Amino acid sequence: MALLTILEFPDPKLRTIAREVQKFDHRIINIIDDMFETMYQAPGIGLAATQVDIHQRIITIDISEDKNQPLVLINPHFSILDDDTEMMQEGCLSVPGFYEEIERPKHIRVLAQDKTGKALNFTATDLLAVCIQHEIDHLDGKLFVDYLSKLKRSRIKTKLEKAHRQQNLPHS
Ligand code: GNR
Ligand code: NI
Repeated sequence: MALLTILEFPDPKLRTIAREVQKFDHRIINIIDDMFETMYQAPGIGLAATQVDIHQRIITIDISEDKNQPLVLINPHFSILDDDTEMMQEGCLSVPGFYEEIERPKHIRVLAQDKTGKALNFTATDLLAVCIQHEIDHLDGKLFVDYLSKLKRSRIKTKLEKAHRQQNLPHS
């Protein structure tokens, strides 16, 4: 097991489109284990492989209070079930310190594979639906800041770039 480094906006690597998983082998299990360790440590309720610079279509999620309901989705897809939407304050481990209201479909159907390659098919609502959409966006190189105004996005970009510069400065 290993903790992975989480890429931060505006790192261009976050714009990579992840490839489908074809072989469900020990290497995929290893990536999943490292992603859960990284997600729980962060802490976050979801993590997409893209965020840890692994460009394969793998997401880990755990929205439970007690952090004991891990969910892995490989090659995930969703369809929107109705016109209902929900506003939710979203954050992202790749955009640390910024939280904004985003509107998304409230009811979705999810098709994916589990870590053995077995098909999954279920409906999701509310926080789980939001989280799955947020993570699938990452696999497509998209971030929640892309839904904000250009002005808000550019302010966030400037602030994070400044924070990254200060992190890279030598300490006295
Ligand atoms: O930890 C996270 N919380 C969260 C809250 C509202 C909507 C989406 C999320 S996902 C985020 C972790 C993350 O960045 N996943 O990509
Ligand atoms: Ni995120």
